[in-house]
Amino acid sequence: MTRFAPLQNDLLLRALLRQPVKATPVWLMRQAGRYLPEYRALRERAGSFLALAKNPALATEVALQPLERYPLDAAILFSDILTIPDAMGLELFFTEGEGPKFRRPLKDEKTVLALTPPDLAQLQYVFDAVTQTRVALGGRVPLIGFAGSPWTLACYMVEGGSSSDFHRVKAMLYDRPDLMHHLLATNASAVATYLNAQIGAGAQAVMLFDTWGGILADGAYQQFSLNYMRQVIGQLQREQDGARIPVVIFTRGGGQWLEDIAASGADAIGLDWTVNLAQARHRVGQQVALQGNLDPAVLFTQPEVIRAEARKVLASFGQPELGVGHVFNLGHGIPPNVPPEAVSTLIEAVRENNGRKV
Ligand code: 1CP
Repeated sequence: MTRFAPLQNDLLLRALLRQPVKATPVWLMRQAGRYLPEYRALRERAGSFLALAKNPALATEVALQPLERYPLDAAILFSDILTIPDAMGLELFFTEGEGPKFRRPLKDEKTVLALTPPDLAQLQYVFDAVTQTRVALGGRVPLIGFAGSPWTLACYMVEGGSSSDFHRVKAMLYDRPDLMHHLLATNASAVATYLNAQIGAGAQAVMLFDTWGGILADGAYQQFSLNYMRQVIGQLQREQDGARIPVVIFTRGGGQWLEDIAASGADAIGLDWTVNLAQARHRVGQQVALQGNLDPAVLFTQPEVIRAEARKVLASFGQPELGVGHVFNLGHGIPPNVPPEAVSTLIEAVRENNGRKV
């Protein structure tokens, strides 16, 4: 017996498992966030992004905001990938106008070797947000849980924040591969435990965001990023309440490694906008579903262009009824300054093209 209301719209879960669907499901990476005025208002009231993310009731409200505006086929947990290093004691903070930062980054061998797995009790706010969001959805659409990939987390942990070139973390990889493997193994076990707890709390699919996998050299990617995502996937609980939990890997800039990613044990690959979809399908065969991959910059164009570009993405996949395994998405997150009306136009275009009511 499941604790939750029955799912009324299973398009996403079916497409991720390459089962036939009546229409291509659509959701958008970063669908909750700064481009929505109601998000900015709630963040203002909460005081900060972290205050929002650490309050399960508010995180639930934010996760549902895009669904109140648009007929999306999935909700995604409102949280961040950096919750894990925060709980490992690196102390995440944000300064106005800048990205995330850590007060205690991993600056040398000593700090890397002292790193211990996070205490799950410190991440309870995330699991509570998962359960509360799932309850609030009432079965309308499935809820996606997520985590950063072990490598992408390591990037922020070693740099102490974002970076334009990630030279510190890459230097560590080349100088001290032993230390990097130690860090990645620690992250992989933390990510697996964390995602299993999200699944236990009610996440119906999970996604690994490997935002910085694409900065690695060929060979290094397989060894230092994909290898640890494979380890995570191997430890995941793939069924909950009788339903299979699909796993999606999104490596930004990973287009040249699709065959390797397809062999990782993931059910689906998230593609960025540089990838040719028909070629991607040809390369991975029937092994995995594909999610993507409209260039987010299209959201800054006129409605006619948005509609035409959306149709191009859909056309390159063929018939959803045949179980082609396509989930429509952007090739990366919605930029913070996109007009919300552009997102309406996009979602309507995808639905219209599928013969759904807009
Ligand atoms: O309000 C604010 O100013 C904070 C902006 C913000 C938001 C809305 C951050 C800080 N994180 C989030 C939420 C978030 N982050 C979600 C849930 C929202 C949704 O999708 O509906 C998700 C899935 C993430 C994942 C995330 N965080 C990634 C992977 C996806 C990607 O975009 O590549 C990454 C790299 C982060 C780190 C991070 N957190 C926040 C920012 C601005 C960043 C990026 C920093 C950088 O550019 O390096």
